[in-house]
Amino acid sequence: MRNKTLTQYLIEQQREFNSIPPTLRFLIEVFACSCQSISNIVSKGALGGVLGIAGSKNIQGETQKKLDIISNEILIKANEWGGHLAAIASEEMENIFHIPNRFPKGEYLMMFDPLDGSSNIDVNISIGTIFSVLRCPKEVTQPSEKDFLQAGTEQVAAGYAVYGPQTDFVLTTGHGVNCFTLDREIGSWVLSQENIRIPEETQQFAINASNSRHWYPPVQRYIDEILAGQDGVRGKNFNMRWVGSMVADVHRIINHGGIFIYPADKREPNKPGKLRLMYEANPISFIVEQAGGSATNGSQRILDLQPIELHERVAVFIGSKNEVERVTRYHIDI
Ligand code: AHM
Ligand code: MG
Repeated sequence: MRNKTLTQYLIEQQREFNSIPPTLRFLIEVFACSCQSISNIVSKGALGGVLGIAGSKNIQGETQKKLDIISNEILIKANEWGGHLAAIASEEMENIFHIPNRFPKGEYLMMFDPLDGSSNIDVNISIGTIFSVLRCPKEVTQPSEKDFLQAGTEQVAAGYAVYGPQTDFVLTTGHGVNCFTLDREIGSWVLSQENIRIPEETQQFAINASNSRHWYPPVQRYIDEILAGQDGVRGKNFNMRWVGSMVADVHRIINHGGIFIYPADKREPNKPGKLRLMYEANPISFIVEQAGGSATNGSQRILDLQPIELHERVAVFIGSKNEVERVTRYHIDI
């Protein structure tokens, strides 16, 4: 017998635990469907004429790739009409997107990073899409940026698609983490991993080591101890992986354990790291915690942070509990 599809899974969750209201189920299905469209385009690569830069920059000043923009448009078009959203925010758009008046408005706010790991697009390395869902405050009819500035603990759903050798869709609605694999023959997401748990102990780490000369002492100490291997204070050898796409690195970690780090560093003291709180750190932290892992910015739980602005950045230490707790302690001890 075939494993259950995403639709079956969502309906069963609703029946059994009353945990996914119909509007949220619809939202998740529509979003997952738009990831299928992105997956199709990504897989065409040069043949689809979608590689290369678009010639524009986003709000962060980063050069946009054609696929950043195409993916953003796919997600907007697929998610604006259903009547379940009040507004959308995207890593690739400076301002929030208001649902056009010709469509009904709904109770949720959606945020996404349309194409995570942009630097890997043209070289056929895994990339992904990340999303996060919040409730629109009840009294609000025309949401503004401040309505999005809710702590990560308020997320009602989060997930990502990873476009790799397989296309996977990883989802949490606050009741564990499940993975669905795209079955292209039947055009459906099929449950491939249930109740994913991140091992607490790990011997794998992920960090862009080319920045090591810029690191602050707690990160330097933590990585030095890891690199010392079994002869050092850790008494064991570690292995390193760095894909350069957070979704791919996190996907490995939720399966095999590990710690993913993108710290703040001395290059730009006013910028706390590279990754974005609303589009990357919050949804990934929600997933990682739901899978039994931890996520901090070095001193605080990421999900507890009160966002100050839509596009703000944050340092991230995410993954296997014992390692995240250790490196967080190093920040506090100093
Ligand atoms: P993006 O959303 O513009 O692709 O940027 C985020 C990506 C992450 O996926 C990845 O972990 C990181 O940037 C890689 O950064 P670096 O190029 O410094 O290694
Ligand atoms: Mg990203």
